[in-house]
Amino acid sequence: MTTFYNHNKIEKKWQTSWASSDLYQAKEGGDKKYILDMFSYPSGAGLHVGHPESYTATDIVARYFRFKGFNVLHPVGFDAFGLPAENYAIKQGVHPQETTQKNIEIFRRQIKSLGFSYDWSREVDTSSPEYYKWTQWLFLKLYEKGLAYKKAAPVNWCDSCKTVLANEQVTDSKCERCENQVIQKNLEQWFLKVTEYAEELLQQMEDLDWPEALKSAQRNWIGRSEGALLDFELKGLDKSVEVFTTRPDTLFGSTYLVLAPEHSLVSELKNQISNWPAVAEYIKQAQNKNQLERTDLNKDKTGVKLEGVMAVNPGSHEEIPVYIADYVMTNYGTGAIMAVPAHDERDWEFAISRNIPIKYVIEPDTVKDVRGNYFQEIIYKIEEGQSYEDAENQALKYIFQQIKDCVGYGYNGNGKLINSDKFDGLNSEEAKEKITKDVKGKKKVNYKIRDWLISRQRYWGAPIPIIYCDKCGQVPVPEKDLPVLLPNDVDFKPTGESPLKSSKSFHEVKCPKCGGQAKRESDTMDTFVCSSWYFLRYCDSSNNQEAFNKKAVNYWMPVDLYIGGMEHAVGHLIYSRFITKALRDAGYLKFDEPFLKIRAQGIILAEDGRKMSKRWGNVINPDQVAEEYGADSLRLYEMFMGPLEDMKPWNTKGIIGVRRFLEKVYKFSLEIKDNFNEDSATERLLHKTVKKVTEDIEGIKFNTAISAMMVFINQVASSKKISGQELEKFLIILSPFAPHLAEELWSELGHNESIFREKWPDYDSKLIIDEEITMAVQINGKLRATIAVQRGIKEKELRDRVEALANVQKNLEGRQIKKFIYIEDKLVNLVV
Ligand code: ANZ
Ligand code: ZN
Repeated sequence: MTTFYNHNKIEKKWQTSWASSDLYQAKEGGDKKYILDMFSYPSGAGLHVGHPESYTATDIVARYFRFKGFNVLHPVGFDAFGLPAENYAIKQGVHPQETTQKNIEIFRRQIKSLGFSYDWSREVDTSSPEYYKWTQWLFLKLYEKGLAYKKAAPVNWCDSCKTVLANEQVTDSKCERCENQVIQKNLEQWFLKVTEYAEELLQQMEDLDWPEALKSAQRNWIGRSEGALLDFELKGLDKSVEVFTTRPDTLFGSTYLVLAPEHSLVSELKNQISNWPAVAEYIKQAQNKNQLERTDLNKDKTGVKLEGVMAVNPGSHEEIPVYIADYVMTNYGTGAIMAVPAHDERDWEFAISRNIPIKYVIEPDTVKDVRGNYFQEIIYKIEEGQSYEDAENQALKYIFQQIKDCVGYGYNGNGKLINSDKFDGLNSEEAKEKITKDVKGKKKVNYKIRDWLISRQRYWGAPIPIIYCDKCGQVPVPEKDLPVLLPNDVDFKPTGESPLKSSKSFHEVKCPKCGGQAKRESDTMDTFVCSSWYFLRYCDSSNNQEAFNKKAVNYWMPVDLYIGGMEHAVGHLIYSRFITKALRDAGYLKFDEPFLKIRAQGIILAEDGRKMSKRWGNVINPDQVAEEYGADSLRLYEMFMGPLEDMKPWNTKGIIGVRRFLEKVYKFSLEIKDNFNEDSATERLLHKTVKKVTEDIEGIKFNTAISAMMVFINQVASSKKISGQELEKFLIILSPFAPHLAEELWSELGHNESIFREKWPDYDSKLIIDEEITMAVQINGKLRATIAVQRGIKEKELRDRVEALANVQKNLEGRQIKKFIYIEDKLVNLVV
């Protein structure tokens, strides 16, 4: 018999066996768990090591819950539409369909070679007509509910990709894909009304089990702020400017107004403005800048005064000038602000270079504030795990910064009002209410989140199912005519217009209403629309009558655990939540939130500590690792590297280490299987290990679960004492991590059925508190010795051992023990 751990042979064998079984098929009925990975984009490069990181994590949890008797849905699929395949088509002339299918095949083979317990029968491919038919159906539902609409809007435009980009696809005013500078362009575009759900998106997040960083990213993206709308009359004119402010308490400090350059009032005031040419020139310039350039805090604040126009501060009744400046955005609030240079940094910068008066109206309760903040900061830092010294140092830095802020643009927090007439002495919170009321302002809640722009002037996406008819206007494609298929006779070369326009067969159609000559919408949908509902499709993916069966979806959903990258903190995760709520309101879903628990996977760095990149030549290919060390070793290693969420560098020594552990399990199991024997120490350690692994899987702490199993194997490999049942239990807890090896050894132990049909082992808590404890030994109440014993030791055994202690013998001086007092697990007192 050979005890060489031939991972290649073992892994192939079991993958084939599992594939022909129904082990991983999700069945409805009873308690369920829905365990989900963020599905992958099948890129030409194949899997990278980040994929198996989250796939192994979810696989462990999915297998664990099956052992626990749950029905588990653990599906797999591909987010297959998107730019790279289309860009490849433009360069190489290969149809995106072909590239995509080839890549999917590679991904499929790679994923299958790592032994994940996916239910492949539910696989989805978002670029297949069977799937995008329902993406189009989703669009029609949103359209019916007034949640999809078209309007002209300034959009982020990438001139190199020739397409519109969502805000989430622009980083540092550059295109996420090609890093080209993004410009603003006015186009007719389709939007989804995410804003309608802004408040709900914010509120319903609180109870979800998500990483705090993720919640705060969404909170910022939604950007709720409470404030007020205040009216400023224009002197001598029958017009006024409405501003949105979060700080009505600073009204008396407002020494000028600013309108966004695009504000409609600007052109209305053309006749009053004596420096119109300069104003017009400035408006033109502002149009060429994008939002990010305009709001960049580090850039100089530009702007032009509207000469000949004055406004009246409704609080102080002072006359104040009006400017246009591009640091004020058109599409936020009212597109106009009351500027308070003493208490707002942007206004301060603008005012200081233009000799605009700066009027302080808020006085911080400095001493109290500083002391409070100082201690607060120390407490935070200590809670974060810092030493007292570090915490104090950082708190000091923080306080210095606050003092600096006070001498700069002033104090931007709440405080006590000064220079504000009858409001002097009030605190900010009170003053906000009173001043708003006094000047007849209105309370107002604003959100930063914008409607979701989904039009793409690209080919490789789901066509938007709308037809334009001269007579009937916008006509939705009737459901029975879905899918609107992507045509093949198109020219991929980007022109700024959708390539679908170049297909006559596609573009020219009959109007579904009047039968007249009409034109099809030629834009496709942002691929984030496809991925905003795929988790619903998985519940019933082969349904060709509907997007999903309501019963199936309401059984499986919401997802119990979702693992993926933090890069989706705002885009995908907000869209999916929005779509869920919209479908709920349309009567399809009975739940509010799609993902109850989310965990983020950390980035795996290269061995040199840098990001893996072709450029650095430091990319680790999971295929090769699996080939050389085994899929089980790769899986185990990626889980052993450190906490799932942490960023961590690859280390080849590490993988050799886990491989040795698996070899040890393999050899030991085969050696011991004819020599099983029992031992209470092994029994106790096993219970302890089962407990640890169970709790760690539930807590998504796989690295410590693996260490516990390593400790176990080291002990039994040296004591060579373990019963057959104990070894089986150990294999079961190992199997979610190293499924092939566990299945192989299970069959070596004589089982014909798969290990994955077993039950998860229980543990006995009593056996777990088995550690040695140190007991005090007193003679007549005086401490004379200590003794290390097993917790729960029997009195007889204990007495023999105590009496044998040298210190006890010495101190007894031959006296008789009259009474042996034993307080369990604590102390022994000998009365003599
Ligand atoms: C006066 C003031 C005084 C302000 C002060 C702040 C501090 P958030 O919290 O982001 O909602 N603002 C309003 N509309 C704007 C626009 N379209 N473009 C740029 N800035 C705009 O910020 C609201 C604050 O941002 C508002 O409150 C307004 O400035 C400014 F000590 O009004 B504030
Ligand atoms: Zn018509």
